[in-house]
Amino acid sequence: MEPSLIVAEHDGWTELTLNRPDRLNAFNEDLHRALAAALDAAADEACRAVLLTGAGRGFCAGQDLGDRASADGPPDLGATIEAFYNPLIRRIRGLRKPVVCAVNGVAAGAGANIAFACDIVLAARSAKFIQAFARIGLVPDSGGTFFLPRLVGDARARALMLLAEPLSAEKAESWGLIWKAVDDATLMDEARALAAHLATQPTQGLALTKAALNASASNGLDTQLDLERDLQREAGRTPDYREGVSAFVEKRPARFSGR
Ligand code: T3D
Repeated sequence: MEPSLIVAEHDGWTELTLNRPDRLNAFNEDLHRALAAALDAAADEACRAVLLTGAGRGFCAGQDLGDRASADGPPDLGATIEAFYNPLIRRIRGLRKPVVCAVNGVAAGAGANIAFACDIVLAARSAKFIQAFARIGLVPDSGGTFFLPRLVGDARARALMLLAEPLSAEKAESWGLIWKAVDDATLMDEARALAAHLATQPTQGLALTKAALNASASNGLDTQLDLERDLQREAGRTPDYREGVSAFVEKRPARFSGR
């Protein structure tokens, strides 16, 4: 049987491919467990960047609704959010290295919000983002009600979530929801080049930058200034900071170790 997640280790980075293409990579428990294990493994210092993408024509259609159509009625959805979706978003945000997302096709429901939780999102021009929850009577989850208003403002977030209309990759880029919409044919090359580049960068500094950005969503300016001070103190003690400064004064490319 095909694995629901394909894990490919590269030189310093890991590519994770959601692999249930006949279900547009919708999540069942097996995929949740495999992705959780792979993200935990990516915490190893040998991995300095992660690339998340989907197999086939979709990125991810959120929860597998086939698993919710049983004659006995659905399970307690609060429990499944607590057990699977919330930990996934926390894993992505908490991972001390960049997570690149290559949205290769439609991203719907939790699938869209999982993409928005990643650090740098590239999308194929043909991809669409859909807050599909309203179509089936659910509430946007996986951090959507946190990320969307902050990324695109309240008016656009509300309309996206209440209307569940598809948003094109190009509009997602122009609204600031994602980093870039790129040609379908070049998406994976660009995303892999980005992950490979990030894997050569000062990983601790990037992890601390990610921590500062994560905190900024809910901090006031004074708290954020204090946090920047503390994180900068930590960054200033890393070997990669010393290497970065040495390389600059010696006018040579830096060779970052990730420490
Ligand atoms: O339950 C909990 O634990 C709570 C957590 C919820 C999190 C959520 O994500 S809730 C939201 C769930 N997702 C959706 O509501 C999206 C459902 N899918 C769609 O609306 C459409 O498939 C798309 C707009 C994403 C794409 O449309 P289209 O026309 O490109 O493709 P399609 O023909 O609808 O789908 C292709 C196949 O994938 C199809 O199977 P078939 O007919 O070829 O055998 C379709 O049934 C299947 N598929 C698509 N999405 C899902 C799915 N199968 C199961 N679950 C899905 N979510």
